[in-house]
Amino acid sequence: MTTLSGHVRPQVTTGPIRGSRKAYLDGPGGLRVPVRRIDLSNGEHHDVYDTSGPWTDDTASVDVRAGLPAVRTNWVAEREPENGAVTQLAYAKAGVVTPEMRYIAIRESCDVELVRSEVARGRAVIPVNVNHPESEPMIIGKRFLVKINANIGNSAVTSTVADEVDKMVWATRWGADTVMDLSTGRDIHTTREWIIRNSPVPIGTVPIYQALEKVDGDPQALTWEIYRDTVVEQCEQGVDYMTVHAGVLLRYVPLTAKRMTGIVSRGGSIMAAWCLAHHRESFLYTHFSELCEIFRRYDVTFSLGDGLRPGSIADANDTAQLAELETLGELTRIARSHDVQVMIEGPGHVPMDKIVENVRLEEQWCDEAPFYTLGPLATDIAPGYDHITSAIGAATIAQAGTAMLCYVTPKEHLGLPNRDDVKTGVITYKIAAHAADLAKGHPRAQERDDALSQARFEFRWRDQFALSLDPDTAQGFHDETLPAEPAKTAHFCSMCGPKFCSMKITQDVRDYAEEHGLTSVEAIEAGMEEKSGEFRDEGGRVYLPLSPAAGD
Ligand code: IRN
Ligand code: FE2
Repeated sequence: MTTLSGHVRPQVTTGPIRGSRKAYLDGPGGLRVPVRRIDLSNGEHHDVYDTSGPWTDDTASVDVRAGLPAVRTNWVAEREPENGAVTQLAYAKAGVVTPEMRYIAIRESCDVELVRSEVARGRAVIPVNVNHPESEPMIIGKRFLVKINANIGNSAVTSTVADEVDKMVWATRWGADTVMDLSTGRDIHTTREWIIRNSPVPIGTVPIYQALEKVDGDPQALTWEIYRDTVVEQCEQGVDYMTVHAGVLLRYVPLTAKRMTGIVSRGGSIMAAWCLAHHRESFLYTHFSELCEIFRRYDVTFSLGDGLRPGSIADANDTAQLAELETLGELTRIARSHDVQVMIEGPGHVPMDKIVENVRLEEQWCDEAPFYTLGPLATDIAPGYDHITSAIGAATIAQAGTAMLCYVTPKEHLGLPNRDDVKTGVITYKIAAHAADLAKGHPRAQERDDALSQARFEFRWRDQFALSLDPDTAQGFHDETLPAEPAKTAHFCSMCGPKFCSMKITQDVRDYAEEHGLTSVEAIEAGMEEKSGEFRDEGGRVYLPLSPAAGD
């Protein structure tokens, strides 16, 4: 590993998330699958999916300079290539169940045959480069939990290598299932090395960004050879999936001319510029089979880029976008014929009524390859709140079958996200993904909602905080008005106060019922009967005269 230069002091967040601790589920063949265990005050515990790796394990000594322990080294070393390929797709097609698949089945609490068969038919991918043994296997596919990706490293002008490692650790702490390193600038190779060595989740990149750096930012100067060498360099380092904008064809570029916002994809605009400058077909398209041959040696997964995605509501589902999508379908079939795993990137900015069509066309044209979308933003009018405009679209598109959601932070369209923005983006996207899991009827999704609601109803405040996506903020808000310790078991909060708490009143009704041997409905009726008796006894008047004490 390249050494982390002396002036950089790694400051990475470690330790468990408030109210929980790392635990491991044992599986066959010595598998240890991490979960975040939330111990509840009623003696029960609740395990949640854990993306954070050893960084939240209080017993593990994690050191940025050493990198994470390599959990997969033996699995990779012990197996023979299948048909010349080392990809999960090749193994799945041959009926081989890999340790990665068994690990995932435990993680997702599903049958391992579901994992294998979904990978075999290309409806799910397991992004795991053989050179990233530190990663904890995960799956992206519509039959599994909806995943989220966090982007870091956008044009790192000010940030250091350690800052970027910390952003990755920070994003996975809050639930990012994959992280894309979009770093540009001088230290790009070193930054990526440190991120990969310390990452428990798959790392994605967009190699055209680094290739462009190599030609000093001039798209015309790009060549297939420079691009290919960049890809090999990143494959060697252990990048698990790569965005390749191979569907931006020369003849599609004019289709964007009348658009409201033209081409908004960075990679898409680089390729469009190259095609126009040379008046030739994109080298990503013409050399696509060679790229597949490289990917299959490392098991790198394609994330076929949406270089022509709409950048505004006005451009949603237009000819340029859909023409590219059809080409991505053609490329999907080529990649699969090389036993290379594929997912398809999607928009962008799309109004809610046009969202489902995106999923249907993607499934139809790209043979159900996992869809991976950027939001989409359901409206353009809220810069500063685009994590929300896009989470609305993200929840909708995930419910319709999108497998992974690329987060959008509050800084979208405005500036570079900082640590707080990264967390806000991740939590916001966890909400969208989980809402979709519930709507799709994922067998275990509701367990957490039920546990939290039960805690809320029983005024187990600490359990409620611990079960929430962001325990720090939940507890912080509660502390703002009721900081004292007794308030953490009080049967009310400061929102309605002690007298008007609906949950307290419901519980009183239940207690009354139990005391009088009634059902809740009977208790309410009995209580009403009692009250109406009092009303009649008072003379049946709606307005009673003021008591002498109340007036003069
Ligand atoms: C995801 C879906 N559509 C686009 N994305 C992400 O956008 C992609 O995964 C990568 O992180 C980034 C690439 O942006 P450009 O180069 O297409 O703008
Ligand atoms: Fe945008």
